[in-house]
Amino acid sequence: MTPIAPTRRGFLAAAAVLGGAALVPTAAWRAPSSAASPFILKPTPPELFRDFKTNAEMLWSSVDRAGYRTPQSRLFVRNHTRTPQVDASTYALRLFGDGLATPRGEADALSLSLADLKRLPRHEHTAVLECTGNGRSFFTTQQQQSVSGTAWTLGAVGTVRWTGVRLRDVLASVGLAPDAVSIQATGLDDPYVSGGVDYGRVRRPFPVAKALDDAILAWGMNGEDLLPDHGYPLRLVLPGWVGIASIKWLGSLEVSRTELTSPWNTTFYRMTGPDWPADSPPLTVNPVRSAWELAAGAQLPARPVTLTGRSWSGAGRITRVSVSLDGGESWRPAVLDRRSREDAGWTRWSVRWGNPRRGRHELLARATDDRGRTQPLVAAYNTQGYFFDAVVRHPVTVV
Ligand SMILES: Nc1nc2c(c(=O)[nH]1)N[C@H]1C(S)=C(S)[C@@H](COP(=O)(O)O)O[C@H]1N2
Ligand SMILES: [Mo]
Repeated sequence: MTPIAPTRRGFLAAAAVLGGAALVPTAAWRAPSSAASPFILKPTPPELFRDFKTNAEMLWSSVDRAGYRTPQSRLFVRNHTRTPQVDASTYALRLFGDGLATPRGEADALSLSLADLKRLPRHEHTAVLECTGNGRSFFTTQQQQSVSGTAWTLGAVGTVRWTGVRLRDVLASVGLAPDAVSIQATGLDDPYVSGGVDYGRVRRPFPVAKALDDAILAWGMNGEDLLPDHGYPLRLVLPGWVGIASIKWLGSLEVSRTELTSPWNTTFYRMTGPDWPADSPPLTVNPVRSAWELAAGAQLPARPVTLTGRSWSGAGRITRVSVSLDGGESWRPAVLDRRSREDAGWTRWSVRWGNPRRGRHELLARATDDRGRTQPLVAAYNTQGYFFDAVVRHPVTVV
């Protein structure tokens, strides 16, 4: 089919591209009730995952050193409630709001099936997916600070290849108002209730500028359909941004001429606490972080060894990784594997440890990206424990 230029086009153009049937308004789609089902559907065995009930983190000790991407079966899961089972055959993405070229209310939203979306040019892109709170537990264990939220170590991250369509192609085909500024993405999972407050369905607004830049509506990961836990049949992906921006089980997009808000950009996923202003902005681009492909407290034999790890940034490429094998006294450059890097995925690196002496050691890795952003030695304290980007002190024992 003819590729659609990423311009703001009218509603009639959409009918030609997507087929008249797709544009019939539908009643609100309702997610099936899932009260008795488990929080996560895929297996999360203890040799691969650390289990946090609704969430599960990938163990860095289980990462396949030879593989670049994270297999979907190994990717961390972060659910506010539980994984819903959505029927792809009746699934429809609803589009409404006064930011469409032809404004529409929620009750008469446009409705796009997966088949409609698959008629648009297919787009593939490798990117890091990472939770805003990745590394949160180190606020406590490394900085003696108390924070709320899931006590992830560094496994709430992965690099995957997305398959889908560019959101800008979808918007061009349905027609975007020239003064649209904000898009609210809402999931089909159960409403999120916490501390007696019902926050409604998981949803978060993002700027139209990001939508027209690199946002993806993805139905696939690493060449497979999405698993239910990762957003089947369709999720939003905002590459480089905090994980919460990539809404799973995408039910609707509200396109607006005014700034939209939700608890996920006003209450959660903002910096809060004594060091932050009351109007700190919603978090967007992920910081720079690094991890060793080792368990915390790993035992290593007392002979020369090549250690490996990965570093990533939401803003650009990793240009340098410095490592210390002696708790931060001396530093040396790690060897970056630049060849295996795909698109906006992470960078693999290695370092040779020629003479490991028996006893306890702390390994440190500190990366810098091509925007000159580097990892601090102390992460900025915030009460919800976001953006722990400081260099992590990784204990190992040589035996
Ligand atoms: N609908 C919906 N989308 C969501 C979430 C959710 O709970 N519901 N969690 C968000 C958060 S906080 C993260 S970090 C990522 C995690 O994606 P994954 O579970 O596929 O790894 O999904 C985001 N999208
Ligand atoms: Mo997250």
